[in-house]
Amino acid sequence: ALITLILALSLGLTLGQTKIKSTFFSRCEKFKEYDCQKLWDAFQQAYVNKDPCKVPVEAYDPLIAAAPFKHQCNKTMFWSKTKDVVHGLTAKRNDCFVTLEDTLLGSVLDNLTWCGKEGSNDTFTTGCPGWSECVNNPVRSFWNRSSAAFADVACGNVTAMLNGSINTPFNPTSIFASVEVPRFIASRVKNLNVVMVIQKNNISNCTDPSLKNLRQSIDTGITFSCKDVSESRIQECGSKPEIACGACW
Ligand code: N1C
Repeated sequence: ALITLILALSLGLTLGQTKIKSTFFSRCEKFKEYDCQKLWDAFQQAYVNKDPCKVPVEAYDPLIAAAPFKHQCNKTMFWSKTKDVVHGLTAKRNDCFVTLEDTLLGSVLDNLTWCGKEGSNDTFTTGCPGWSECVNNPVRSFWNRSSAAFADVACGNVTAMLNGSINTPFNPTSIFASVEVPRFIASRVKNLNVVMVIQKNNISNCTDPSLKNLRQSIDTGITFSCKDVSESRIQECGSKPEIACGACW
């Protein structure tokens, strides 16, 4: 029985590792111009053989350097607590908006969990620390690092979708507030256009005090706007490719 257990455990480990590697490669291969093996190696060196609570943001510097983000002026879309609405839209209107998940690194690692372990060269997909369990966990550090790099190349008109169904749409603890917004500089970013996603039972909108904090925290040279837009209007925008990008809402 013990041998069966050990076999099952090691088989499970091998399968978990094979699965994340094959997901990584199949997603990566959709982007033709990259060497996926090189990226996988750069990815792994960030967390393999490390305590999964001791992976700092900088551990991903080599990965980011291997797949740098390109400027996407006027198309960059940020979001906070509105992932599903945003991706429902960008899946159909990639001509208008580009999110981090539309880039190579963001799409390859979206919705995945991974970590390493001291004394092992394997990648684990279960038993990894949760988002808030420790700050320097492999997944959180990756999103922090890649979000910073993504915000660094944003330029021109920048859009952010925030959630009107929560108490604090612009939350200081979010990646959007803590990592992305501080990197918008007036010499590159001209306008920050917030789209507040309004559902039936919304509890906040553009008049929320947290939006005042956002307006005050950005560079004075950046023009700020906020518009309340119903979720159905946003979905409509996705289903009508004939609507011009700027006229969606
Ligand atoms: O903390 P958030 O929102 O404000 O982070 C969202 C913000 C976006 O603008 C993205 O550019 O930061 C970037 N980003 C991702 O692209 C991303 N994809 C998947 C940040 N986090 C991302 N995830 C996962 O969503 C991540 O693993 C974590 O669990 C959430 C954070 O999203 P949030 O709290 O809604």
